[in-house]
Amino acid sequence: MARNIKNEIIEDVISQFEIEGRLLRYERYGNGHINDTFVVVFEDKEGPKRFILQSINTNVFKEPDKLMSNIVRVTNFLREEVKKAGGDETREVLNVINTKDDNYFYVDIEGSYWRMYLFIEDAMCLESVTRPEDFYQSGVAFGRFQKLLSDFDASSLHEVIPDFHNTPLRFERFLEAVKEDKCNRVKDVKDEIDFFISRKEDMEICKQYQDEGKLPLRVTHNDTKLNNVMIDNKTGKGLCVIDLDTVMPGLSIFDFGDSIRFGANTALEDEKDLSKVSLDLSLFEQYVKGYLEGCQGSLTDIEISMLPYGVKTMTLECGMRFLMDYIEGDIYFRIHRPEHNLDRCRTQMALVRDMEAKWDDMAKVVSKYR
Ligand code: ADP
Ligand code: GN1
Ligand code: MG
Repeated sequence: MARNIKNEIIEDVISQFEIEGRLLRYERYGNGHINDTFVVVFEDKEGPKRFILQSINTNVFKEPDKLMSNIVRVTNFLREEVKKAGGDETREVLNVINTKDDNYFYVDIEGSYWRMYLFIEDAMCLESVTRPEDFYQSGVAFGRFQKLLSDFDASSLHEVIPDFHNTPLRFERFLEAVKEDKCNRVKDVKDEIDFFISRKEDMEICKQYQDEGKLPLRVTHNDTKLNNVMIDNKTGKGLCVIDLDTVMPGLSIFDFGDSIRFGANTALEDEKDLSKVSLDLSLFEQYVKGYLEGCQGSLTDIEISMLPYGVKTMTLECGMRFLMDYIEGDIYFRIHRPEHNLDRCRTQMALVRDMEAKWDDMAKVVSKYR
């Protein structure tokens, strides 16, 4: 559930940031599962101006100062690239607003960490694909993100959540949660648990390739959902990749895979009617095309041929994470109804089943664009 944050705390926090003008209002914003996000409106001589204020979830991100250092370094790097290309540095990259004492975050009296960004105006975040073109554009944007950061030293970034996409390790933790069964929920989700256990080997392949040096470590986003890219309202083009909390070293095929898991699903992530869930192959194709165009040849042949494995692994991993959170009493993902995590888990399972049926077609699409 959303955290209850007192108005006086939020107002104190807002006053700490270096923003000119008068505070007009603030309210909760967006659909994220992790952070608390607010839109804040100031007014100065030129009129109203919006900002995004976020409290960083320290339950999830244990070292928020390291996380902010990653974000500042990556956005500074990207800003230089945007400038070189003659782009708009206020909209094509996240801009962190400093505090009055020149820091990039503020810690409130309760110990919560806060940061502020410029609001990216005239752009939208989509929760589902209505026009295939938008999904293609999100592919171009995430591909470009990968390409632009290919000269950034991945090993110099902090690993903000260690083993974030270490799927075999997550599987081990999942088994422990099942064994512990601290909320007595395991009895109700036996079929779901068996689903993931029977796919243990599928969840190991990418990590094996990584360990054998066949897949390179890159600067990755690690949460490439459709709603983490902003689409320009006027041009319809992918404008800016946001939600950089999980930027760290990782595998490109996982960034690709998480996008497909979320965006090429014909249903929402938490749809209750599983007959609506499937992998839309034409959307898959749009994203492959966009992503590879955006990457501009920066991926290796093995990375490209492993893209479908990235998709399946991310869907299995995410489904297993939702199930584990349900089993542990909904302590990680924000939920809006009692069995929300279980519904989310079941959509991921249905999606995996459909991917298994469409496996050869997925490979064919990838070879068309390689
Ligand atoms: P979470 O980790 O909780 O998903 P996000 O950083 O993705 O948090 O932010 C939540 C939502 O807030 C986004 O989906 C988007 O709608 C909006 N948002 C975030 N940053 C900006 C920004 N700089 N400008 C405009 N909207 C933003
Ligand atoms: C979380 O915060 P949000 O909604 O962008 C999660 C992702 C999951 C996603 C599932 C830090 O992302 O890993 O794939 O929910 N982020 C973190 O919707 O755990
Ligand atoms: Mg987000």
